[in-house]
Amino acid sequence: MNTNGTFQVTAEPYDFEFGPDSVALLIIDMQRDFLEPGGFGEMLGNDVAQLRGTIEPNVRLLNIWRSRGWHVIHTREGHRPDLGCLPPAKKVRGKSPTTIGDVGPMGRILVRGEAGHDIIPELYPKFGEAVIDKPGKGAFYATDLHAILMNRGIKQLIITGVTTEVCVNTTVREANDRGYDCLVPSDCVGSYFPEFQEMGLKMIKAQGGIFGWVCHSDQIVAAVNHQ
Ligand code: C5J
Repeated sequence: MNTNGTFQVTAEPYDFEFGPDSVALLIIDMQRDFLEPGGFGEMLGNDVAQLRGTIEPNVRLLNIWRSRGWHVIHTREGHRPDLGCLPPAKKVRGKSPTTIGDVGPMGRILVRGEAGHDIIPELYPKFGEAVIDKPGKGAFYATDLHAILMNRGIKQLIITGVTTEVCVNTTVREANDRGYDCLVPSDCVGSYFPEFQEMGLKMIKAQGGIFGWVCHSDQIVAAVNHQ
């Protein structure tokens, strides 16, 4: 810990400093439909093993945040049961015979309240942790996330979850444009596609941290344990 009470994380393109009261762990879309065998992700032909490696490092960070009483926020991608917040363009994208809102292997696909839409048990939200239901890829679009962060004085985000190049990257970019500093631990974010994982992280930290910072979660653990 620095003398001013902040923590300094070794990261790229340079160290990331955060205050415990002004930081939130923002866990993106760790939902059963994306991560579990038999869910929507696998139905689309993806290998969920590519994402499941993120669970254990996320649990480790979540336990640290919980034990210290720091802010934790979860998101879920999904839609109202009446599909009123599902844009027709998103409904038909992919031209698959089974699309968002239809009955899939774990209930109606990406519909709020359905089994597949829920967060995996390993990272299940606890009482007091905000859960943001988002209809888009970015966590700020059509949600009250920005208001929650402002009301709590949060200025820095440690963003984890899935998928790296879709909802994580979109949220990092939205957050950056709203003035938040974002740190992305590489082992806590996952993609079905290794090349997108690599490039998704490179794009965040490029050009002096154009969207944010990248590190390994070991660096965050080391920083918070360093007295
Ligand atoms: C996707 C997400 N990939 N959470 N959603 O459709 O990244």
